[in-house]
Amino acid sequence: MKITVIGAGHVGATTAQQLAQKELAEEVVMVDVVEGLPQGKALDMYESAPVQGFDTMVTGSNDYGATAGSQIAVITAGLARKPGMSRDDLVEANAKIVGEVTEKFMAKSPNAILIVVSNPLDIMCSVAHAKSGLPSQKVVGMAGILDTARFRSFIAMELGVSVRSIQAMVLGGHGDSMVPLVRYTTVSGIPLADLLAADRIEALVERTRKGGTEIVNFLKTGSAYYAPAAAAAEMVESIVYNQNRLLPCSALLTGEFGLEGIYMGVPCQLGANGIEKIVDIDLTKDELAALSASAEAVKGTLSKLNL
Ligand code: TXD
Repeated sequence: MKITVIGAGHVGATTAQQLAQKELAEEVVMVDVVEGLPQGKALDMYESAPVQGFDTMVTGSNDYGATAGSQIAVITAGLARKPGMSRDDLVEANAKIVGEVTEKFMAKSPNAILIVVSNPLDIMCSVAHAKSGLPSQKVVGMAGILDTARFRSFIAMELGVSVRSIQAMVLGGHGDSMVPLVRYTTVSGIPLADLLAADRIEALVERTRKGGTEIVNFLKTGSAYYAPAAAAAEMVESIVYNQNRLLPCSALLTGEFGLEGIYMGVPCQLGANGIEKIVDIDLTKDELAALSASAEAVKGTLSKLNL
């Protein structure tokens, strides 16, 4: 197993570190346009191997020759938000970058599975899908696991319960209109609504929707990367071990939830072939309305590009 991480910035390097520490591949290759950056970070990371005790080789390059024969690529190349920016403000610059890196990577690893991370996420999935020529099953986006992890963290903090006892699912586009499904949120099987007042739940939902901005406002020079990297690594793990974990991921919709032609966050089983199945669960009228509003937002941004 060889995994490429494209973009050796905050999310890319942290993802590579997680993949190596979990020994999910024999080799993890980081590529970036900045000379020396992927090489330096890769060497530093590999030098942690004797202490951490992992056998994954970590290398860095500015050339896609080094990525040849990869089974998976995690695409993190592109600009990140700064305070005051929305994810959609990145669309033109990042479409160019994601399009370019997808083509270069695919030329060397034509059968790989692509996990897209760059923002605006759902739109960048469409770009990678169009440029790669891959079936949509092999192009999947990371956002829902992160948004769900944020929701779970906030619930755990509010209730003083372990994060491990919280199950939740956040669907929709990776933007302010994302759809945390409160009805499917439980604390060890107990519905959240039985444990927390409605106004508190609404406050946590709102904090989740703005979770990315909360971090950007703290950091000022960039956006979140520890939780995003952990989420990307979970997707890689499910694919590498063919675990078929049911995870919220951005997938190309072909009629599921009444939506078509856009990438958006839905429950997906991830296995050796990428998206093994999209699970089209029943939603209430209100949940469906929230999901279509989110889909409209994604379509609006997508229409700015000529794909
Ligand atoms: O939930 C999610 N999907 C996200 C998405 C969560 C967190 C971050 N999210 C997005 O990931 C974020 O909005 C950005 O679009 C990407 C990467 O975020 P990161 O924080 O890692 O940005 P950095 O640190 O600026 O790193 C980006 C790297 C940097 O090293 C650039 O030199 C490199 O991308 N880059 C390129 N690499 C290869 N090829 C090209 N063309 C290129 N252009 C820039």
